Parts: sequence; C-alpha cells; structure tokens
Amino acid sequence: MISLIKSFERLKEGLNKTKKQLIESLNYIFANKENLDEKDLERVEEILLLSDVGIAATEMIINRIRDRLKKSGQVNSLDLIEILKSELISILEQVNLKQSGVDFNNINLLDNIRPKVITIIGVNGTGKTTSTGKLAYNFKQKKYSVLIAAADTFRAAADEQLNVWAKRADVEIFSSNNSKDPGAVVFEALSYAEKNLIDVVLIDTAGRLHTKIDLMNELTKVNRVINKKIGRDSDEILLVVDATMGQNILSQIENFLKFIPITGIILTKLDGTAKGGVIFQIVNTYKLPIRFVGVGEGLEDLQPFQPTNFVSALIEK
Ligand SMILES: Nc1nc2c(ncn2[C@@H]2O[C@H](COP(=O)(O)OP(=O)(O)OP(=O)(O)O)[C@@H](O)[C@H]2O)c(=O)[nH]1
Ligand SMILES: [Mg+2]
Repeated sequence: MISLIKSFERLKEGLNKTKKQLIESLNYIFANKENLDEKDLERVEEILLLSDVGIAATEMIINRIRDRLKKSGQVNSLDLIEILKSELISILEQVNLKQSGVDFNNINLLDNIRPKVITIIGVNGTGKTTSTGKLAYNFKQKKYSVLIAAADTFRAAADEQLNVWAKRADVEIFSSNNSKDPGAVVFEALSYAEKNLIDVVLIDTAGRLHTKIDLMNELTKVNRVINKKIGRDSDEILLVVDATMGQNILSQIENFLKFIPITGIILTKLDGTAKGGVIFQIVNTYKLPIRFVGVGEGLEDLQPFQPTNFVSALIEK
C-alpha cells in the first residue's frame, strides 16, 4: 500500500489541470492585491463558474467574501484563498460520509451480515470496471474476502477485462458464463457468496445511457433481485461519473436517481480535466457523498475521498 504522503502527491498531481484553471488563475489575477473590490469579485465569480463549480455554490462563496469585505473593510489575495478554501471544504462537508452504507476502511462484520454488497453503476466508459477492480484490490489488501460479480452481460469483452482485474487483485470472480440476464448472474453470485461466507461482493454492471428507459428498467430489476436475495437493498449503490464529462454529470445523476437509490459517487478521470470543480456542484446539488476519486489509471489512483485533503491538494502549491 502506498503511503499517505505519496497518495496526497498523486492527488495533487491528478488535480493539476483543475488547479491551473481555478487556483492559478485566481493567483495570477489577484497576486499581492491588498484590497479586493466589487469588480474583482465579479472576476472571481467568472473563474469559479468556468471551473464548473456551479451557480449556487459560486454564489455562496462570493457572498461569503462580500460579507468579509463588509465586516473588515478589506480582503486581500491571501484572505481570498483562505476564504475559498474554507468555503470549498464546507460545501463538501455538507454530506456526512458516515451516513450510509459501508465504511470502506473498516467493514462492520460484527453484525454478522455477510456479504456486504456494493453495486457499481453508470453510463458507458466512465470507469466502472476499473473502479470495481481497484476496490477489490483495496478490500483484499485489508484482508477481506471479496467476490466480483460480472454482471455486465452486454459487452462481450467485459468478463475478460474483469478477470484480469480479479487476478491482479487476487480475488474470486463470478462470471456471467454467457448469460444475458444480469439479474440471474447477480442472484447466483450472491448465493455463492452466502454459501462461502464472502465478506464483500462487488457487482460490476454494464454501461447504460441514463436516457435509455429500458436499460434503466433493467437496473431497477437487478436492484430488486438483490433486495429479494439479501432482504435489503445493496449496501452501497455507487454511481461512477467521468469528470471530463463536466455538466452532463448532473443530468446523469438526476436520471439515475429516478430509477435507483444511489448512495454515493465515484468521480473518475479528474486527471484529464480542468473542470474538476464540478465536484462541488455535485455535492451541493444532490447532497450525495463522493466516495472515491480517480486521478489516473494505476491501481493506486482510486482514492477514498476526504474533503479537507481534496481541497488542500487543490489549493496547495
Ligand atoms: N486517466 C484516467 N483514466 C481512467 C480513470 N478511471 C478509469 N479510467 C480509464 O477509463 C477507461 C474506461 O474504463 P472502464 O473501467 O472500462 O469503464 P466502464 O465504465 O467499465 O466502461 P463500460 O463497461 O464499457 O461502460 C479505461 O481505459 C480506464 O483505464 C481515471 O481516474 N483517470
Ligand atoms: Mg465496464
């Protein structure tokens, strides 16, 4: 396992493009400015919006700076960054990570409820399968027994791709064996897991466009199968979204929520976009916890999400 310092450095590196867009443009424009005025605030607003922080969150931040200006009569460039940091953290902390589902560091098996079930969903190509593989690796490193359920019965190569991940993570995999029914695969995988006292089942599902009703209904059906089999909903239903898709992520979340009770978000490919600010919009709009962020293609590049850490990585030089 990599050290905390090293993973923080990876996070910083992965956020580089967003950092350039957001923080460096603020620094560039306002460097050493002793007193920001209303015109400057407009520019700050513009920069936040360009980074996809979103209108509501941007307004909150701007109002806070304005308040400070009114109170102290002076806000300099260092104050600006400091206010921004604390505001960004408080937006992300609106959602209590401990609220729901699984504690990814310390799975509660004392309740004897086994297996814990985590379902991975999302539109095509967002990083579901690789995230499933990386999560499997994470859990395995922590000595939990893991079963991957290959419920993407849509794409022919999906099984093969997951098999590679299962080998890499050294965990078991339950394959679809050419079945076309993801519900059936999930049912059998859960039976196997129950029989073999598996700690965690990770269900990788097929990519589906959020606007395709039949595919969304299929997901609802899988969800029903899980509920019937284990007597409760999946412990976590994680929607994987690709940060490079920017604003479109919001309509993905909106549509998936109509069909399935998402418990959290995995935000991937932050390393490939300057619009990582969308993370603030996601949390602020949907009050869904970000569970993991992806900052690269490596095994260690899917990181558990931690608000303070994330904002520090974004803001620190
Ligand atoms: N740069 C970068 N690439 C990533 C990240 N996460 C995933 N990818 C890449 O995105 C591509 C698609 O990943 P998959 O895991 O196959 O995506 P998927 O959602 O399972 O795709 P479908 O099953 O076809 O819907 C792969 O090449 C991954 O390596 C990330 O955080 N950063
Ligand atoms: Mg996949």
